[in-house]
Amino acid sequence: KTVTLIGIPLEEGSGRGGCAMGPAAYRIAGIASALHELGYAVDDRGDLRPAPASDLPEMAEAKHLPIVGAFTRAIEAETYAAARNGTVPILLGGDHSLSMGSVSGMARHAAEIDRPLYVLWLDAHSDFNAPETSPSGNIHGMPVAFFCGKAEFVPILPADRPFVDPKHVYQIGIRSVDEEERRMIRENAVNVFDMRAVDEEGMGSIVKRILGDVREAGALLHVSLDVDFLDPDVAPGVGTTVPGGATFREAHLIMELLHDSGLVSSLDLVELNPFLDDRGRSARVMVELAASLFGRRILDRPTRGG
Ligand code: DIR
Ligand code: MN
Ligand code: MN
Ligand code: MN
Repeated sequence: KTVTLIGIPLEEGSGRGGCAMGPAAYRIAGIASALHELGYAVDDRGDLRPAPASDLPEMAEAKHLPIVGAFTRAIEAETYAAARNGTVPILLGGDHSLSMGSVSGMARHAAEIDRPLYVLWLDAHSDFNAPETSPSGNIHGMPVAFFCGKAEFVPILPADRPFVDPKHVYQIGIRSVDEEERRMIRENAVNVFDMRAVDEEGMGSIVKRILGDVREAGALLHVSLDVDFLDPDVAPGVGTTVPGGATFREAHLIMELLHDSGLVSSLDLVELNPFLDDRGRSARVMVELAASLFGRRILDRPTRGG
């Protein structure tokens, strides 16, 4: 079993500085050795640093499009190649606009092997804005709409790229959605489990239900973990903290259930801002969660639950 680490020093999608230091922080926090100790061969591809794309315009509705678009293209290609080679790509972000590339790359791979791609989006935000609806113009608020084909501004990827069906996107932890974005997620039937759903139903039952759907569909599952999914008390190192987030125990349970399922094909770790972190605490929490997703556990269990 091999995992491919792909560093994405991208912060231009987030409207502030700091996320570009994310890959370095994950490496210092020991992401590679944690995975190695779990028995994985770790192929660290270093950091992608594409030059800005000269064919993409600067625009106020989608800030820093030439650089974000160049990253999208490079990430799409690198993620696709890693999956195609039979490895599990792990994107070390970098702001959440990187998922335009990672999910699109996985969508290309899934289409080629004739399997659907499902996405589990762990975030305080739905990230379903389009340039026309975004109040900020920050592209990190748009990746889900982008890979679902609902935010095609200037062509970034080839027109025949496969999209993800919004009905195959499951979001957990949502507690900040913009007005127009609310309409978009409803119209497109994205599966949203907001914090109220988590409180009422419990994290375990929600995640088991989602994994049941993924298994039944015979799908690949891409997991995208935004630091702000977690409560700010657990992980302060992110530019867009929203109170009332997931506890460490809830997040940890998700990771263990994901591991048990054997369904995860790819992972994004995004929005870590080391400049805002508290002595590396958030970076370490994210590495801890990734290790749990890849099989670190406290005690052996009787074998797979569902
Ligand atoms: C807000 C904030 N919905 C926007 N989005 C995100 O600017 O589109 N913050 N993703 O992390
Ligand atoms: Mn996000
Ligand atoms: Mn977020
Ligand atoms: Mn379906």
